Amino acid sequence: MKEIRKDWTKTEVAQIYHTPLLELIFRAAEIHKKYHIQNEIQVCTLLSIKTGGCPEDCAYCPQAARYHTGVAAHKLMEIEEVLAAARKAKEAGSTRFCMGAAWREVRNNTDFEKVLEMVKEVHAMGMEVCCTLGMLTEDQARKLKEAGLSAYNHNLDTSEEHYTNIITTRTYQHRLETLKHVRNAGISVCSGGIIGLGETDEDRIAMLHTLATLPEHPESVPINALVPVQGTPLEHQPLVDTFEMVRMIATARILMPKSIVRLSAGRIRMSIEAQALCFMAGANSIFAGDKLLTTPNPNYIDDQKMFAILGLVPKKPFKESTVEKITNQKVNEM
Ligand code: SAM
Ligand code: DTB
Ligand code: SF4
Repeated sequence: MKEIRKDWTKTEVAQIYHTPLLELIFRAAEIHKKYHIQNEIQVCTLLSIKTGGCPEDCAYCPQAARYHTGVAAHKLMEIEEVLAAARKAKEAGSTRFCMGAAWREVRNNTDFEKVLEMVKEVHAMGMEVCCTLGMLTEDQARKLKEAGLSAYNHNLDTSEEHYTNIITTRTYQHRLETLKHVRNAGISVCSGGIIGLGETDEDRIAMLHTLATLPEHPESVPINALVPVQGTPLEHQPLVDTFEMVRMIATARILMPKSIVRLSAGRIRMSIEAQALCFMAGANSIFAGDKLLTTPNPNYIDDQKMFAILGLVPKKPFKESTVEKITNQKVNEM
């Protein structure tokens, strides 16, 4: 059966999602092994280059100005400060540096010029560079590409149906538009979502269906567990169960075999055993460093320990994709 498909039906996605858990993990692990180098994990570092004060109303977000979360707003960081953080991340073994800004959208101003400079300089250090800056026009996407941007993160977050319960200041269509601009500029697409937002299984299935039926699968798919933050409307949401993360990761892996699936927010509350199950189910990327954007993440020492116990190795930057490598190998062997 053809495995790289962009014509999944919602019923097929639901069938995969509802497979008994161990069978689901087994199927996902088989696909993972076929398309990726086992034990290899992409290690990314996040930096919030512009924090808080965001005009949007995303119900999960500690950086929305309208909620009182205790996150201190900070204007765009200076270029040198950002480069120092990137150098530190590289020394700690990260190969992708992701810069996040609490903006609704990018504006054509001096701040954007500074971000372009940051992208150029981090790229020159030999790291893959990723940004998440909110909505982009096609022209802005092209400028980021010219500066050396490898990937742009822009999450769908949840299903189109549940979206209006979570965010009212923009639409699902806005999100899809930006993804199109990123794709058209030749930048890798990083798009996924969050679970634990009060969504149903149908919402999770619908979100995965949307991602897996885009004109091209996103090159990376972050799966976040909600980090409930005091002061946000979702502060009292029950914590996401590990097995639900595993189910999301395994379904994403089966639907989008070549994509990198990132075990993103939520690792801080997971044991090594729980994370091992996520890697088994097809996750092959993490955010490293003791802070995500504003909330805590496992520290360097704990992650080093986990890599040693599980025999994981960090993926090199700019390496040709595993899929191409495997295909080339097979062609050469013929
Ligand atoms: N402002 C830009 C935007 O919304 O696209 C970029 C930064 S925004 C903080 C990036 C992503 O972080 C969101 O799309 C969401 O998926 C994730 N995120 C934010 N707060 C979170 C939370 N409390 N728990 C889990 N993920 C969160
Ligand atoms: C993604 O999917 N998760 C990251 C990154 N992309 C930008 C963000 C997680 C943010 C968690 C809340 C915080 O630390 O503020
Ligand atoms: Fe702003 Fe992004 Fe947070 Fe929404 S998720 S409030 S757009 S920073």
